[in-house]
Amino acid sequence: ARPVTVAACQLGPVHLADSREDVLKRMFSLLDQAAKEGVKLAVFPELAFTTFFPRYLLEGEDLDQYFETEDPTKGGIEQSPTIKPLFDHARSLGIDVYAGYAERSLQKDGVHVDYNSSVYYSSQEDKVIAKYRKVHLPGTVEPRTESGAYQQLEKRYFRPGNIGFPAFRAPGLVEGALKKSDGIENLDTTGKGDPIVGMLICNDRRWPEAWRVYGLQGMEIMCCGYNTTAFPTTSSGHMVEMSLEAAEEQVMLHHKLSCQGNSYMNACFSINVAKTGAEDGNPLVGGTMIVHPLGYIIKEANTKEDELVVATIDLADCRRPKNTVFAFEKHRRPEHYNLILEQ
Ligand code: CDT
Repeated sequence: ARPVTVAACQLGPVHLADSREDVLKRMFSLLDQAAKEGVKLAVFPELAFTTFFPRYLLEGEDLDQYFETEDPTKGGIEQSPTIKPLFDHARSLGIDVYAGYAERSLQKDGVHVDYNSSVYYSSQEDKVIAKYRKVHLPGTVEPRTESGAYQQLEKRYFRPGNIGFPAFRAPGLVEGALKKSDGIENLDTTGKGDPIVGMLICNDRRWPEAWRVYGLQGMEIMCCGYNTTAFPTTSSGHMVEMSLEAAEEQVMLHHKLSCQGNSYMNACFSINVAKTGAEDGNPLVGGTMIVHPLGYIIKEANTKEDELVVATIDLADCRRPKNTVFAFEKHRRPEHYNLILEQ
């Protein structure tokens, strides 16, 4: 057995008027509850520290306020005065953190490039050990003009991620994890090392290619934060005639199919975490849940408020599907998958 207690730290709405300090306090409170339940990894939503600002058409300072500026010459996100306190608190409790934020990456020539990012903070290492930049950006560059259309301006505010899907090992989560220095020839095939973790952000969870690239790296835990609007839309963003209730039911179906199906098909646990409720009247679905490698929901949220969803998962449960039905090296037929790369 390789047990680890994990938490999905669902956040209720963050309104325009809520200060960063207010949000941090709420996050601290979830971490404090998590610590009491023996949690070692806490996963927060996409753009966790602010309202989901891509629903608004913004420019100048009104937009800049949402970004964390990272100057690679001066250290990473750990130095951000608005995020560092979360990591400091997590370290004092011995908890690792996944959190989403808007990244403004300064380039050498003074220009900047913006991404919708997440980081994994290791409390054992006391540093960010992995970063992910959202690859699949939904929405439009220009505001939609049809009447009643909601805005999802992620393509306007962010560049698609440029670092792919790098899985990584999270030290200190599982007791007695073997290291390369233990003389194990190929740690990946034993399933006894530090957990192999992947990160996605919101819309990415609907794309099997993203999960599979992590799956091929032996991923055992997927962390994915999201802000998903409850409106019914076509893929082009047009509103569909449907009641809000029916729409939310359909959005939840697709959310669950994506997370449960891809966890099953990649033989991994997934920790899927919403920012939910109505942000200044704009509804976001819930659906925070921890999913087993066999595809079933282990535990899920039952509110649209700040809520901690805790489960002790046994990473050994990944082994059987990874070694049988989803033993990729035995059963995949990549010679027939060329089209995926060509188009
Ligand atoms: N934030 C984000 O990526 N939201 C998208 C909404 C797409 S519209 C169906 C999501 O996939 O949840």
